[in-house]
Amino acid sequence: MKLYNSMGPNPHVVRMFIKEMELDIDSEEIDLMGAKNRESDFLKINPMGQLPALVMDSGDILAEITVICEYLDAITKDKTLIGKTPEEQAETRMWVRRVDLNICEPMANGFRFGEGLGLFKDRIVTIPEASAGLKKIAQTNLKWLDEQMEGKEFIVGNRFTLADILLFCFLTFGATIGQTVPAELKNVTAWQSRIGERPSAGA
Ligand SMILES: N[C@@H](CCC(=O)N[C@@H](CS)C(=O)NCC(=O)O)C(=O)O
Repeated sequence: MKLYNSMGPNPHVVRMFIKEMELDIDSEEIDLMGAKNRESDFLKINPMGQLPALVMDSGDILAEITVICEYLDAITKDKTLIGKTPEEQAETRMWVRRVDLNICEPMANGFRFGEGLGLFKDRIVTIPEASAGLKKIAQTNLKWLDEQMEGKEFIVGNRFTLADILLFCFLTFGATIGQTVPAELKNVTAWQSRIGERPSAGA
């Protein structure tokens, strides 16, 4: 297998997942700032022009971080960050989807349409006037999550899962682009410190 890697929160999610799963996968860096990911060679790898992408042993290629992580989980016999039973798996996927759609995606687009506009305006459709609203959506949903996390160690109760990795990597990125977690969100802030102590966090 080979991971096409770059800077940014999406590859960070997959790298952290790989480290937690104790997998050893070769990687190749793609120059995102130089827009190499938007050139024809890389578009043959991922027609979406985004990173990361995983070349499987079959030679076929997977993109989309949650799908890559699900695949790596499925082929690893002795460990899972999705769940052991169909019920656990479904619960993890429910939280992954909530975190992804309600927090990560608006946070990322808030950046792409705002501070990141210079980088993204010639790559994707950007709506600058939506930036502030998207950031507000992410923050509102983060507050909702803080309430949901009362008394929980991890996003899915007492299990460390892909949902924790996903949110952690995006909040780490958010802190570098002015989308920080407000200190009054005590549950999320404490959870963030706990996850940040894991050796995989800096992957
Ligand atoms: N939905 C994609 C998002 C991937 C994504 O946006 N990756 C960023 C890096 S964090 C990227 O490639 N940005 C550069 C670009 O879009 O040109 C996924 O799940 O993998």
